[in-house]
Amino acid sequence: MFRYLTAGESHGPALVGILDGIPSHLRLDVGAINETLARRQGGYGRSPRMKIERDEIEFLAGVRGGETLGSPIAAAVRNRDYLTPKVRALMDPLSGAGDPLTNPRPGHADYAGALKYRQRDLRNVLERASARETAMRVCLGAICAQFLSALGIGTRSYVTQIGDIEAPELDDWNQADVESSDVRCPDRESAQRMIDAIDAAKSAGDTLGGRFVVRVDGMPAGVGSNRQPHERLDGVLAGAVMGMQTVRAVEIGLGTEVAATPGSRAHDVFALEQGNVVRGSNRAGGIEGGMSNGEPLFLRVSVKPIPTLMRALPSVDLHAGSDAPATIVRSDVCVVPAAAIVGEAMVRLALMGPLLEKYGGDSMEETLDNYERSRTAAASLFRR
Ligand code: EPS
Repeated sequence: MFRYLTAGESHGPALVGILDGIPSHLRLDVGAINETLARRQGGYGRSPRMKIERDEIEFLAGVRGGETLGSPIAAAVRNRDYLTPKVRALMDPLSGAGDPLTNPRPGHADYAGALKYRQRDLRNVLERASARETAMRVCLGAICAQFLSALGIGTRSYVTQIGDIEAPELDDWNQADVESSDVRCPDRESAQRMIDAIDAAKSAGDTLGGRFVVRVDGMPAGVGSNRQPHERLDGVLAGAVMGMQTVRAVEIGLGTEVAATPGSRAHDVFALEQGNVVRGSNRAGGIEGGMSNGEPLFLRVSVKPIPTLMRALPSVDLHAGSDAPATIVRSDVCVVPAAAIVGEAMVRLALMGPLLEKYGGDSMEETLDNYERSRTAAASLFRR
Protein backbone atom coordinates (compact mmCIF):
# COMPACT_ATOMS: atom_id res chain seq x y z
CA MET A 1 0.00 0.00 0.00
CA PHE A 2 1.29 3.45 -0.91
CA ARG A 3 0.97 6.17 1.73
CA TYR A 4 2.71 9.28 2.94
CA LEU A 5 2.79 11.56 5.97
CA THR A 6 4.33 14.94 6.69
CA ALA A 7 5.20 16.62 9.98
CA GLY A 8 6.74 19.94 10.89
CA GLU A 9 5.95 23.42 12.15
CA SER A 10 6.57 26.44 9.92
CA HIS A 11 9.19 27.87 12.29
CA GLY A 12 10.30 24.61 13.91
CA PRO A 13 13.60 22.87 13.24
CA ALA A 14 12.52 21.02 10.08
CA LEU A 15 9.79 19.59 7.93
CA VAL A 16 9.87 15.82 7.65
CA GLY A 17 8.06 13.34 5.46
CA ILE A 18 7.67 9.60 5.04
CA LEU A 19 6.89 7.90 1.74
CA ASP A 20 5.93 4.27 2.09
CA GLY A 21 5.38 1.87 -0.81
CA ILE A 22 7.85 3.11 -3.43
CA PRO A 23 9.42 0.06 -5.11
CA SER A 24 13.15 -0.65 -4.76
CA HIS A 25 15.73 0.30 -7.41
CA LEU A 26 14.23 3.65 -8.33
CA ARG A 27 17.29 5.77 -9.14
CA LEU A 28 16.86 9.22 -7.63
CA ASP A 29 18.05 12.49 -9.14
CA VAL A 30 18.54 14.72 -6.07
CA GLY A 31 19.28 17.76 -8.24
CA ALA A 32 15.84 17.46 -9.85
CA ILE A 33 14.15 17.23 -6.42
CA ASN A 34 15.93 20.38 -5.23
CA GLU A 35 15.04 22.15 -8.47
CA THR A 36 11.37 21.40 -7.83
CA LEU A 37 11.70 22.71 -4.28
CA ALA A 38 13.21 25.92 -5.68
CA ARG A 39 10.34 26.29 -8.16
CA ARG A 40 7.89 26.34 -5.24
CA GLN A 41 9.92 29.04 -3.50
CA GLY A 42 9.67 31.35 -6.50
CA GLY A 43 6.72 33.39 -7.69
CA TYR A 44 5.95 37.08 -7.52
CA GLY A 45 4.32 38.22 -4.28
CA ARG A 46 5.95 35.76 -1.87
CA SER A 47 6.86 36.70 1.70
CA PRO A 48 10.38 37.90 2.67
CA ARG A 49 10.74 34.48 4.34
CA MET A 50 11.60 33.06 0.91
CA LYS A 51 14.87 35.02 0.99
CA ILE A 52 15.79 33.23 4.23
CA GLU A 53 14.98 29.67 3.17
CA ARG A 54 16.86 27.59 0.60
CA ASP A 55 14.91 24.34 0.59
CA GLU A 56 16.95 21.18 0.04
CA ILE A 57 16.09 17.54 0.61
CA GLU A 58 18.00 15.52 3.17
CA PHE A 59 17.40 11.77 3.00
CA LEU A 60 17.12 10.09 6.40
CA ALA A 61 16.03 6.59 5.41
CA GLY A 62 15.05 4.29 2.55
CA VAL A 63 17.75 5.33 0.07
CA ARG A 64 21.26 3.98 -0.45
CA GLY A 65 23.75 4.81 -3.18
CA GLY A 66 21.18 7.03 -4.90
CA GLU A 67 18.54 4.26 -5.20
CA THR A 68 15.43 3.45 -3.23
CA LEU A 69 15.70 0.30 -1.09
CA GLY A 70 11.99 -0.54 -1.02
CA SER A 71 11.87 0.40 2.66
CA PRO A 72 10.01 3.54 3.83
CA ILE A 73 11.71 6.71 2.62
CA ALA A 74 12.16 9.45 5.22
CA ALA A 75 13.22 12.94 4.20
CA ALA A 76 13.75 16.31 5.85
CA VAL A 77 13.84 19.93 4.72
CA ARG A 78 15.44 22.14 7.37
CA ASN A 79 13.97 25.54 8.28
CA ARG A 80 16.76 28.11 8.16
CA ASP A 81 14.57 30.62 9.96
CA TYR A 82 14.79 28.36 13.03
CA LEU A 83 18.52 29.08 13.25
CA THR A 84 17.84 32.71 14.24
CA PRO A 85 17.95 33.00 18.08
CA LYS A 86 14.58 34.80 18.22
CA VAL A 87 12.75 32.08 16.32
CA ARG A 88 14.57 29.34 18.21
CA ALA A 89 13.56 30.85 21.56
CA LEU A 90 9.96 30.87 20.33
CA MET A 91 9.88 27.40 18.79
CA ASP A 92 12.43 25.18 20.55
CA PRO A 93 10.62 21.83 21.07
CA LEU A 94 11.53 21.79 24.77
CA SER A 95 11.92 25.41 25.88
CA GLY A 96 10.02 27.39 23.21
CA ALA A 97 7.77 30.16 24.59
CA GLY A 98 6.50 33.63 23.71
CA ASP A 99 3.59 36.02 24.00
CA PRO A 100 0.43 34.29 22.78
CA LEU A 101 -1.26 35.28 19.52
CA THR A 102 -4.87 35.96 20.39
CA ASN A 103 -6.67 37.61 17.43
CA PRO A 104 -7.79 34.97 14.88
CA ARG A 105 -7.58 35.75 11.16
CA PRO A 106 -10.90 35.26 9.34
CA GLY A 107 -10.41 32.49 6.77
CA HIS A 108 -7.46 30.93 8.61
CA ALA A 109 -7.23 27.76 10.71
CA ASP A 110 -6.57 29.98 13.79
CA TYR A 111 -10.01 29.92 15.43
CA ALA A 112 -11.30 26.46 14.51
CA GLY A 113 -7.92 24.96 15.42
CA ALA A 114 -7.84 26.76 18.78
CA LEU A 115 -11.23 25.28 19.69
CA LYS A 116 -10.29 21.82 18.40
CA TYR A 117 -6.92 21.50 20.16
CA ARG A 118 -7.80 23.68 23.18
CA GLN A 119 -4.98 26.07 22.37
CA ARG A 120 -5.09 29.52 23.97
CA ASP A 121 -2.10 30.60 21.85
CA LEU A 122 -3.05 30.68 18.15
CA ARG A 123 0.60 30.14 17.23
CA ASN A 124 0.18 26.50 18.25
CA VAL A 125 -2.36 26.17 15.41
CA LEU A 126 -0.94 28.44 12.74
CA GLU A 127 2.49 26.82 12.80
CA ARG A 128 1.08 23.66 11.24
CA ALA A 129 -1.55 25.37 9.08
CA SER A 130 1.15 27.47 7.40
CA ALA A 131 1.87 26.98 3.72
CA ARG A 132 5.42 26.16 4.80
CA GLU A 133 4.23 22.57 5.21
CA THR A 134 3.76 22.35 1.44
CA ALA A 135 7.55 22.31 1.00
CA MET A 136 7.51 18.71 2.25
CA ARG A 137 4.60 17.74 0.00
CA VAL A 138 6.55 19.12 -2.94
CA CYS A 139 9.61 17.21 -1.78
CA LEU A 140 7.70 13.90 -1.60
CA GLY A 141 5.89 14.68 -4.86
CA ALA A 142 9.25 15.26 -6.55
CA ILE A 143 10.35 11.76 -5.52
CA CYS A 144 7.09 10.38 -6.96
CA ALA A 145 7.73 12.36 -10.18
CA GLN A 146 10.76 10.15 -10.76
CA PHE A 147 8.67 7.00 -10.37
CA LEU A 148 6.03 8.43 -12.72
CA SER A 149 8.68 9.45 -15.23
CA ALA A 150 9.90 5.82 -15.39
CA LEU A 151 6.37 4.99 -16.58
CA GLY A 152 6.42 7.84 -19.11
CA ILE A 153 4.03 10.02 -17.05
CA GLY A 154 4.73 13.77 -16.74
CA THR A 155 2.88 16.45 -14.72
CA ARG A 156 3.00 20.20 -15.30
CA SER A 157 0.97 23.30 -14.50
CA TYR A 158 0.52 26.98 -15.23
CA VAL A 159 -1.33 29.91 -13.68
CA THR A 160 -4.46 31.02 -15.57
CA GLN A 161 -5.73 33.69 -13.18
CA ILE A 162 -4.60 36.00 -10.38
CA GLY A 163 -7.29 38.12 -8.77
CA ASP A 164 -9.56 39.21 -11.63
CA ILE A 165 -6.81 39.01 -14.28
CA GLU A 166 -7.50 35.99 -16.48
CA ALA A 167 -5.13 34.55 -19.07
CA PRO A 168 -6.48 32.49 -21.98
CA GLU A 169 -6.89 28.85 -20.90
CA LEU A 170 -4.78 26.55 -23.07
CA ASP A 171 -5.08 22.77 -23.50
CA ASP A 172 -1.34 22.61 -24.00
CA TRP A 173 1.51 25.08 -23.59
CA ASN A 174 5.25 25.51 -23.74
CA GLN A 175 6.54 24.81 -20.23
CA ALA A 176 9.67 26.94 -20.80
CA ASP A 177 7.38 30.01 -21.10
CA VAL A 178 5.90 29.10 -17.70
CA GLU A 179 9.26 28.57 -16.02
CA SER A 180 10.53 31.96 -17.23
CA SER A 181 7.47 33.82 -15.90
CA ASP A 182 7.46 35.22 -12.34
CA VAL A 183 3.77 34.38 -12.06
CA ARG A 184 4.08 31.06 -13.95
CA CYS A 185 1.81 32.29 -16.75
CA PRO A 186 2.99 31.67 -20.34
CA ASP A 187 0.93 34.57 -21.79
CA ARG A 188 3.29 37.53 -21.39
CA GLU A 189 0.67 40.24 -21.54
CA SER A 190 -1.55 38.59 -18.92
CA ALA A 191 1.53 37.86 -16.79
CA GLN A 192 2.41 41.56 -16.66
CA ARG A 193 -1.15 42.47 -15.69
CA MET A 194 -1.04 39.83 -12.94
CA ILE A 195 2.19 41.34 -11.58
CA ASP A 196 0.58 44.80 -11.61
CA ALA A 197 -2.43 43.39 -9.76
CA ILE A 198 -0.16 41.87 -7.09
CA ASP A 199 1.65 45.21 -6.68
CA ALA A 200 -1.68 47.02 -6.31
CA ALA A 201 -2.90 44.48 -3.73
CA LYS A 202 0.32 44.82 -1.79
CA SER A 203 0.01 48.64 -1.68
CA ALA A 204 -3.57 48.27 -0.48
CA GLY A 205 -2.58 45.80 2.27
CA ASP A 206 -4.68 43.17 0.51
CA THR A 207 -4.10 39.62 -0.84
CA LEU A 208 -5.08 37.84 -4.07
CA GLY A 209 -6.21 34.32 -4.98
CA GLY A 210 -6.47 32.83 -8.42
CA ARG A 211 -6.52 29.71 -10.52
CA PHE A 212 -4.10 27.27 -12.09
CA VAL A 213 -4.37 24.20 -14.29
CA VAL A 214 -2.51 20.90 -14.03
CA ARG A 215 -2.00 18.56 -16.99
CA VAL A 216 -0.76 14.96 -16.80
CA ASP A 217 0.65 13.46 -20.00
CA GLY A 218 1.34 9.78 -20.68
CA MET A 219 -1.38 8.54 -18.34
CA PRO A 220 -2.26 4.93 -19.24
CA ALA A 221 -5.94 3.95 -19.50
CA GLY A 222 -7.65 1.98 -16.75
CA VAL A 223 -6.13 3.56 -13.63
CA GLY A 224 -8.67 4.19 -10.87
CA SER A 225 -11.91 2.27 -10.72
CA ASN A 226 -15.69 2.46 -11.07
CA ARG A 227 -16.09 -0.27 -8.41
CA GLN A 228 -16.41 1.90 -5.33
CA PRO A 229 -16.82 5.65 -4.75
CA HIS A 230 -13.47 6.01 -2.98
CA GLU A 231 -11.63 4.30 -5.84
CA ARG A 232 -12.71 6.77 -8.52
CA LEU A 233 -9.68 8.56 -9.91
CA ASP A 234 -11.47 11.92 -10.17
CA GLY A 235 -12.44 11.71 -6.49
CA VAL A 236 -8.94 10.66 -5.47
CA LEU A 237 -7.36 13.54 -7.39
CA ALA A 238 -9.89 16.14 -6.29
CA GLY A 239 -9.62 15.03 -2.66
CA ALA A 240 -5.83 15.29 -2.72
CA VAL A 241 -5.82 18.72 -4.36
CA MET A 242 -8.59 20.01 -2.05
CA GLY A 243 -6.30 18.87 0.76
CA MET A 244 -4.02 21.81 -0.01
CA GLN A 245 -4.19 24.94 2.13
CA THR A 246 -6.07 27.70 0.22
CA VAL A 247 -7.79 25.44 -2.36
CA ARG A 248 -11.55 25.98 -2.60
CA ALA A 249 -12.48 24.20 -5.85
CA VAL A 250 -11.13 21.50 -8.12
CA GLU A 251 -12.56 20.89 -11.58
CA ILE A 252 -11.80 18.11 -14.03
CA GLY A 253 -12.08 18.62 -17.79
CA LEU A 254 -15.01 20.91 -18.59
CA GLY A 255 -15.58 21.20 -14.84
CA THR A 256 -18.44 23.42 -13.70
CA GLU A 257 -19.11 24.45 -17.33
CA VAL A 258 -20.58 20.99 -17.84
CA ALA A 259 -23.74 22.05 -16.00
CA ALA A 260 -24.75 24.41 -18.81
CA THR A 261 -23.39 22.36 -21.72
CA PRO A 262 -25.82 20.07 -23.59
CA GLY A 263 -24.89 16.39 -23.96
CA SER A 264 -24.14 16.90 -27.64
CA ARG A 265 -21.20 19.15 -26.67
CA ALA A 266 -20.22 17.78 -23.26
CA HIS A 267 -18.61 14.47 -24.29
CA ASP A 268 -15.69 13.23 -26.38
CA VAL A 269 -16.81 11.33 -29.48
CA PHE A 270 -15.02 8.21 -30.69
CA ALA A 271 -13.56 7.84 -34.19
CA LEU A 272 -11.15 5.54 -36.01
CA GLU A 273 -7.86 6.80 -37.38
CA GLN A 274 -5.85 4.21 -39.33
CA GLY A 275 -7.60 1.50 -37.36
CA ASN A 276 -6.89 3.13 -33.97
CA VAL A 277 -9.61 4.46 -31.68
CA VAL A 278 -9.19 8.24 -31.21
CA ARG A 279 -11.18 10.93 -29.37
CA GLY A 280 -12.35 14.16 -30.96
CA SER A 281 -11.75 16.23 -27.80
CA ASN A 282 -10.86 15.89 -24.11
CA ARG A 283 -13.80 17.45 -22.32
CA ALA A 284 -13.73 14.64 -19.74
CA GLY A 285 -10.22 15.71 -18.69
CA GLY A 286 -8.92 12.18 -19.23
CA ILE A 287 -11.29 10.46 -16.79
CA GLU A 288 -14.51 8.55 -17.60
CA GLY A 289 -16.33 6.39 -15.05
CA GLY A 290 -13.69 7.14 -12.44
CA MET A 291 -10.95 5.61 -14.63
CA SER A 292 -8.26 7.19 -16.77
CA ASN A 293 -9.17 6.79 -20.46
CA GLY A 294 -5.72 7.29 -21.99
CA GLU A 295 -6.11 11.02 -22.70
CA PRO A 296 -4.15 13.65 -20.73
CA LEU A 297 -5.59 14.40 -17.28
CA PHE A 298 -6.68 18.02 -16.95
CA LEU A 299 -7.52 19.75 -13.64
CA ARG A 300 -8.46 23.36 -12.91
CA VAL A 301 -7.85 24.54 -9.34
CA SER A 302 -9.18 27.70 -7.63
CA VAL A 303 -7.41 29.10 -4.57
CA LYS A 304 -8.54 31.76 -2.15
CA PRO A 305 -6.63 34.93 -1.26
CA ILE A 306 -4.60 34.12 1.85
CA PRO A 307 -6.15 35.29 5.15
CA THR A 308 -3.21 37.31 6.49
CA LEU A 309 -3.89 40.88 5.34
CA MET A 310 -1.55 43.73 6.18
CA ARG A 311 -4.68 45.89 6.41
CA ALA A 312 -6.09 43.50 8.99
CA LEU A 313 -9.69 42.30 8.83
CA PRO A 314 -11.96 42.91 11.82
CA SER A 315 -11.58 40.25 14.50
CA VAL A 316 -11.63 39.87 18.26
CA ASP A 317 -9.01 39.50 20.99
CA LEU A 318 -9.99 36.14 22.47
CA HIS A 319 -8.09 36.79 25.72
CA ALA A 320 -9.25 40.37 26.30
CA GLY A 321 -12.79 39.71 25.06
CA SER A 322 -12.78 42.88 22.96
CA ASP A 323 -12.96 43.89 19.31
CA ALA A 324 -9.49 43.95 17.72
CA PRO A 325 -8.00 43.66 14.24
CA ALA A 326 -6.80 40.20 13.16
CA THR A 327 -3.22 39.22 13.95
CA ILE A 328 -0.69 40.37 11.37
CA VAL A 329 2.31 38.12 10.76
CA ARG A 330 4.95 38.29 8.00
CA SER A 331 3.16 36.89 5.00
CA ASP A 332 2.65 36.53 1.26
CA VAL A 333 0.48 38.77 -0.94
CA CYS A 334 -0.22 36.04 -3.48
CA VAL A 335 0.68 32.34 -3.38
CA VAL A 336 -0.94 31.20 -6.62
CA PRO A 337 2.33 30.55 -8.56
CA ALA A 338 3.69 28.49 -5.64
CA ALA A 339 0.32 26.75 -5.23
CA ALA A 340 0.57 25.54 -8.83
CA ILE A 341 3.79 23.70 -7.94
CA VAL A 342 2.13 22.24 -4.85
CA GLY A 343 -0.81 21.22 -7.07
CA GLU A 344 1.56 19.28 -9.32
CA ALA A 345 2.94 17.55 -6.23
CA MET A 346 -0.50 16.63 -4.91
CA VAL A 347 -1.49 15.17 -8.28
CA ARG A 348 1.73 13.12 -8.35
CA LEU A 349 1.15 11.84 -4.82
CA ALA A 350 -2.49 11.06 -5.60
CA LEU A 351 -1.63 9.03 -8.71
CA MET A 352 0.81 6.76 -6.89
CA GLY A 353 -1.74 4.62 -5.02
CA PRO A 354 -3.99 3.87 -8.02
CA LEU A 355 -0.96 3.22 -10.29
CA LEU A 356 0.71 0.88 -7.82
CA GLU A 357 -2.58 -0.87 -7.21
CA LYS A 358 -2.90 -1.55 -10.92
CA TYR A 359 0.70 -2.47 -11.73
CA GLY A 360 2.04 -3.55 -8.32
CA GLY A 361 5.63 -4.59 -7.88
CA ASP A 362 8.17 -4.44 -5.08
CA SER A 363 11.05 -3.47 -7.38
CA MET A 364 11.05 -1.09 -10.34
CA GLU A 365 11.89 -4.03 -12.65
CA GLU A 366 8.75 -5.84 -11.53
CA THR A 367 6.55 -2.73 -11.77
CA LEU A 368 7.83 -1.89 -15.27
CA ASP A 369 7.36 -5.53 -16.45
CA ASN A 370 3.76 -5.47 -15.23
CA TYR A 371 3.23 -2.07 -16.80
CA GLU A 372 4.56 -3.16 -20.22
CA ARG A 373 2.52 -6.38 -20.17
CA SER A 374 -0.65 -4.49 -19.31
CA ARG A 375 -0.09 -1.89 -22.04
CA THR A 376 0.58 -4.57 -24.67
CA ALA A 377 -2.55 -6.50 -23.68
CA ALA A 378 -4.67 -3.34 -23.82
CA ALA A 379 -3.31 -2.41 -27.26
CA SER A 380 -4.23 -5.82 -28.71
CA LEU A 381 -7.64 -6.20 -27.03
CA PHE A 382 -9.70 -5.17 -30.07
CA ARG A 383 -7.15 -5.84 -32.80
CA ARG A 384 -8.48 -8.04 -35.63
C1 EPS B 1 2.94 31.67 5.67
C2 EPS B 1 3.58 32.83 6.06
C3 EPS B 1 4.96 33.12 5.60
C4 EPS B 1 5.24 32.41 4.31
C5 EPS B 1 4.95 30.94 4.55
C6 EPS B 1 3.49 30.74 4.68
O1 EPS B 1 5.88 32.59 6.52
P1 EPS B 1 6.52 33.49 7.64
O2 EPS B 1 5.43 33.73 8.62
O3 EPS B 1 7.66 32.70 8.23
O4 EPS B 1 7.01 34.73 6.94
O5 EPS B 1 6.56 32.62 3.90
O6 EPS B 1 5.42 30.17 3.50
C7 EPS B 1 6.59 29.52 3.66
C8 EPS B 1 7.41 29.68 4.68
C9 EPS B 1 6.88 28.60 2.57
O7 EPS B 1 7.93 27.93 2.60
O8 EPS B 1 6.04 28.51 1.64
C10 EPS B 1 1.62 31.32 6.22
O9 EPS B 1 1.21 31.93 7.20
O10 EPS B 1 0.99 30.40 5.69
